[in-house]
Amino acid sequence: MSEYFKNIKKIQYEGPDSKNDFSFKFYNPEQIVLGKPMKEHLPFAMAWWHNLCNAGKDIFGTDTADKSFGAVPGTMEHARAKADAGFEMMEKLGIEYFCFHDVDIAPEAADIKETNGRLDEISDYILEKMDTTGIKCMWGTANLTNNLRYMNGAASSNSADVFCFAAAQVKKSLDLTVKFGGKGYVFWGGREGYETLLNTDVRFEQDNVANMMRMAVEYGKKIGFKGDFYIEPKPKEPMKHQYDFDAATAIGFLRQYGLDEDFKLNIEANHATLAGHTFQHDLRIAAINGMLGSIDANQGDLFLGWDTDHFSSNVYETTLCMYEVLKAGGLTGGLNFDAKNRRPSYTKEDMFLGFIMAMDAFALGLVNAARMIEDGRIDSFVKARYESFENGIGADIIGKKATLESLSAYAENLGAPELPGSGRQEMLESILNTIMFG
Ligand code: XLS
Ligand code: CA
Ligand code: CA
Repeated sequence: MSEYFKNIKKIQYEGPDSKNDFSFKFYNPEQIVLGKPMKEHLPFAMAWWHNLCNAGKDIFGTDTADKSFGAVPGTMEHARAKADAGFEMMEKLGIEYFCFHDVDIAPEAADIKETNGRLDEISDYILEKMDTTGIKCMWGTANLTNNLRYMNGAASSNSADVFCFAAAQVKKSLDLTVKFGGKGYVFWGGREGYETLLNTDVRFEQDNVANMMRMAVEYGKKIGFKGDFYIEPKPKEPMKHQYDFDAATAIGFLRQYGLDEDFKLNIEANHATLAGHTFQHDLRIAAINGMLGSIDANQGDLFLGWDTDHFSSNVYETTLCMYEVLKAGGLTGGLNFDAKNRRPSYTKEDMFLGFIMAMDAFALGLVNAARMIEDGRIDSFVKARYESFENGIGADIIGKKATLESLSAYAENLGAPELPGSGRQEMLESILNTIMFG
């Protein structure tokens, strides 16, 4: 088996003063934060598709990176070479998990039976590598997007035959996830949405998407899947409108179809911002509904209206992300780097540098978030802000003892309420900056 990244040694923590680009400045896996090692707070995963498959193609130009790993693309030899390269990278970076789509790990054949045979073969190979390295699977999913048959969606397609092919891929991807002992299975939207309402029966399509999910839950039970199912919300791209628009929409959908006990959410930073929210917003909405399961850890570009999947560098964002994660009591999945190098960063070194930057950014975020919690000023401000509901008429409202008549009588007696108190946003932002940079 070849070593693909010969010039790169295992990446070590060297601290913020190190000038070695191939070292962690902040990610120190054994450092204790709020009583447990950093690496337990930050279960990082490598995304097979971006890291081992994406080579920089965009709509205006061809690949810039070489992801052949010494084999001919599209062959099983290439599939094995990708696995070798991926495990070498994960070991050198100290990343303990991976996430995958069916088509990432083996090339699709014209016939689904043949594709499944290839998947059996490569998954045996991957399983061996998992056994020798101790690297685990975070979650699996099916690619129900690229193949021509999915032009109108997969579970939301107008074609029953296409629905069957999607079902076959979901079944096989779940089989593989169970084979790898994965912690979760993701439905990530793909092309489940529409281009125009002039040709679309939205109710019909949403019923069918729920149908597919229900079948997946039933099949998962049969084959001993013990993990969580996740929906990964995304508002648009490739479709003009995607059904799982944002966390709130996905939660409403799951409740409407009685799937909320079996599903949580996989929140992606870049998708939240595409939906016009902050990353923190969608994390909070998932968390307060008990559905914060896993995270696709990346960032978008606020000047671009599409899904750019940058490696995270924005420490303000990672801090607020980890603040939500800590307050939610952690994740059932983890932090999957659904991220790719920028097209001009095409070398093997760049592949490592992207992860190093993002792992450091999340380590900083974790430490800052722990400080925010230990400092307590922000949490106590929020608590005090609602204290008028602790006694008297406020407590009656919370205790459901009040009626519109009783509240109306109270208001009439009061004359005018006191102003509700300053939101102190600038003070709080200043506290946050002091915690982060002080
Ligand atoms: C695409 C998604 C995709 C999924 C894969 O927008 O982010 O990368 O996460 O499951
Ligand atoms: Ca994603
Ligand atoms: Ca994305």
